[in-house]
Amino acid sequence: MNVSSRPSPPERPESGHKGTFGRVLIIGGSLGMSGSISLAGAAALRSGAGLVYLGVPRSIVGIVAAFEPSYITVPLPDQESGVLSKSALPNLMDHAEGKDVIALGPGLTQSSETDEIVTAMYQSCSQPMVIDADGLNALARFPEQLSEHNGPRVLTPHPGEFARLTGQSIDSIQNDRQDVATRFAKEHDLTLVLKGPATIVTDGDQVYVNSTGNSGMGTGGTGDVLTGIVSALIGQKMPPFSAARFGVYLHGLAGDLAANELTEPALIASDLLRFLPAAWKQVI
Ligand code: NPW
Ligand code: AMP
Ligand code: MG
Repeated sequence: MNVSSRPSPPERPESGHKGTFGRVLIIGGSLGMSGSISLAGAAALRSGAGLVYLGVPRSIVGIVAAFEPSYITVPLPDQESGVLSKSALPNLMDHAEGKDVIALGPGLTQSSETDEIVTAMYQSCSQPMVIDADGLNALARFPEQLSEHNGPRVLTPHPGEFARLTGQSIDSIQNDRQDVATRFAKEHDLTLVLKGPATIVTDGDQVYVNSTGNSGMGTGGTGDVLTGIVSALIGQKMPPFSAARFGVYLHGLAGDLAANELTEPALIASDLLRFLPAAWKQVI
């Protein structure tokens, strides 16, 4: 069923407080890719989240914390390379308790130890999870486990990541975007956001094709911003499909407002953070 109405924002009760608006845990980052999780965290804050916790390798916690004082940072054991160590897993499971949503993947990089973290959390956490970037790359190595999850899951691949997840070529995906996305979501009982111009959001039954966004957004870090937005919306109790649909719309709208002011070539991912407030103004 194609859904074409303009997506609606979450409710924001007047008496709400930071507990009401969601505790969001985002896990990722590595030495050299501290920007991705910093962007995701700031986007979650600019999308209405009550509390944003960033679980990052100990070696980058200072850099991440300096990006935005409103974060709560959770330093985790890391490998010598500055990538999360598998010994972080018990700690992460403890931190996951009491969170309304968990996002996993921005800047995590790829290693056998991060694969263990991703697959264990994907399978066992009962909270909604948003999986992006290297979280998706980890899942792609164990495709037989994609349906083995214990809670709502939103996967946000770009076509390259979706090719890894499905084993199909990027061309065959791009030629049949709506169908491959819908079949994948249905088969694995999850919400899929297949990014790119005209991003597709589907839960295997409903399908939304997004109309906002522009080629200025083809620049590093814009996908990390989307992860933060969608996570914050789920933290505000939006059902996964509605959160993904509204999040994709809002993200593209921020991109359009930024490009209008700055031009498409000059747009960078952190501009989306600066234009998110103006995008919100248009939808609430
Ligand atoms: P190509 O290049 O055209 O052949 P990767 P990534 C393809 C972090 N980041 N349509 C592309 O194909 C992320 O969070 C950190 C078609 C290529 O094969 C991740 O953890 C930043 N094809 C990590 O970097 C800022 C498309 O996919 C491959 C496509 C790696 O993520 C940057 C490239 O993708 C980044 O977000 C499209 N629309 N889009 C930071 N500041 O810390 C991509 N492809 O190999 O998955 O690498 O997306 O850069
Ligand atoms: P990522 O590749 O993970 O950094 O995500 C890139 C983000 O920018 C996704 O949300 C894409 O939908 C968006 N994007 C990239 N290129 C375009 C484009 N040409 N038109 C619209 N959106 C785009
Ligand atoms: Mg990305």
